[in-house]
Formats: sequence, C-alpha cells, structure tokens
Amino acid sequence: MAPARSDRALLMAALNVTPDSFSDGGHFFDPDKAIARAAEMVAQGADILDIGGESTRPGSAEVSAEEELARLIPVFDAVLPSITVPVSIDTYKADTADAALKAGATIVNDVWGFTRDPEIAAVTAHHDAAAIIGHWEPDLSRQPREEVIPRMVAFLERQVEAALKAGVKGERITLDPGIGFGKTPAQNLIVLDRIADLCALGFPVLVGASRKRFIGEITGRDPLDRTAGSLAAHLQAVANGAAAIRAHDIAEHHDAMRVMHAIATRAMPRKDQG
Ligand code: HH2
Repeated sequence: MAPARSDRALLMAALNVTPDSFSDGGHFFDPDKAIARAAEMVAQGADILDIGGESTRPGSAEVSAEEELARLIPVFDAVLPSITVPVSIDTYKADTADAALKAGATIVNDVWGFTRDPEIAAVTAHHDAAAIIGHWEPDLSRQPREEVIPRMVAFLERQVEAALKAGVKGERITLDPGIGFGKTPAQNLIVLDRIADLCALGFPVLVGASRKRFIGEITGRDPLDRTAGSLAAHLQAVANGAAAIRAHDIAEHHDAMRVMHAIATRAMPRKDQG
C-alpha cells in the first residue's frame, strides 16, 4: 500500500470526486476544488490519497466507467505529477482501475473485494499495483450477528486466494473489513472490536469508519459533525491492530494518531516526523 511508518498507523485521505457521496458529495466535484483538497490533505499529514468517482452510499446511482473516468482523469492529471504520496483508485471496475493505474495511481482500492468485476484482479496484477481487498456481502445484514466474523474471514481468505491466483503479490495486499458495507450497526461494532481476527490472516488491515451512519446513530450527529465519533472508532481499531485508517478529517486524525503512538511507545516524536 504505502511503506509502514514507525511513528503511527498510516493515514489514507478520502477524496470523493462525486456529486452524491454521503458526507462530502458535491464538495469536490469541481476538479479545481478536488485538486486543492488533495494538496491540503497531504499537507495535513495524509500518507495515501484515495480518489473515487462513484459513491458507495446505499441508493446512490451507479455510473459507467466512462462517466467515472470523466470525473477522475482531470483530477489525476493535475494531482499525480506533483503529489508526494501514493494515490489509490477507489473503484470496483477494471477499466477505471486500468486507466487510473496508467495515469500513475499505484493502489487499487476495491470495497467489493474483487467480486464485482472479474477482470479487476488481473488488471491490478498487470500493473504490479497494491490491492486493498474490502469485505462486502450484501446479504450479511440478515444473518445472526455472531456470523459476521466467520463470514468476513472466509470471504477475505477466498478473495486473497483469487487475487494471488490472478498474479497480485501477497506483500502488496491489504485487507479491509468494510465498515458499513452490508452490515448492521451492531455488526460494525463487533467488527471494530475484533480487528485482531482479521490481522491474524497475516496482511495489514485498513479500517474506514469515517463519518459512517452507525456513528450518527450513536451520537445523533450529521455526517460533517462526526469527526470525534470517527476518531474514537479509528483509535480503537488501531489499538486492536489496524495498520491504516481511511478518513476525511486528516488534521484531526494526524494529531490523534501521533498522540496515541507517543503514549503507546512512551516516546515523543522526533522533530522530522510528519
Ligand atoms: N468507505 C467508503 C469508500 N471507500 N474504501 C475502503 N477501503 N474502506 C472503506 O471503508 C471505504 C472505502 C465510503 O465512504 P466515502 O468515500 O466517504 O463515501 P461514498 O462512498 O458515499 O463516496
């Protein structure tokens, strides 16, 4: 994904070039705004920039790869030549991933865990890109809550196998429990509490709880007001073993993760560590 850091978990910044994302839809649809936001998040401490052109929000409209790329390519073209951190493409479509990797992205972030498009694993392997394999099984929310961990582990083991078979390198794979994807609020809480079960599969784990609905249901707050709730979920995930966090509020996460790590190691950060 990106080289692990010695001073804290990795911080992936979410940038949605969409009109309808659940928390920042429309904010960065204009390429100039997206480009400015990318630079801002890197300056605030992002280690990876995750760019997406289609919302995953329940009920949002699916877009074609052509439409997705029309949204993304101006942003990739402007951001990639000067950006100092790796860029990931947040998509489940092979054509979109291929175009983004050709433009200079180096990570494929597929919240569907390579189950939607039969070609995306091969495209990832062809470019020798890193892969983030997310867990999303639409029928899971109807299963008893104790089913969530065994189902998630079995799904991810299966999809890792498929990725390896397609030629993705094992050391380039990161797993993601897919917080909010096909899961009830109670299932999300179990998953966040049991990140260690996922770490046991032997791959780095990325967690993305940022501003998600279960946080709104706990706190009663609207998406843009869920920073504190997101931080609590993410710090708990890091305490439980997550190697990386996907977030929208980068400055706050950067501070919180540095303080957390300083306490865990009883060491003040060196001045040169961003
Ligand atoms: N969540 C979202 C999108 N991409 N990628 C990973 N790896 N993990 C996640 O949890 C994840 C993700 C959903 O959040 P957001 O991008 O803010 O919203 P939308 O899908 O509506 O654009």
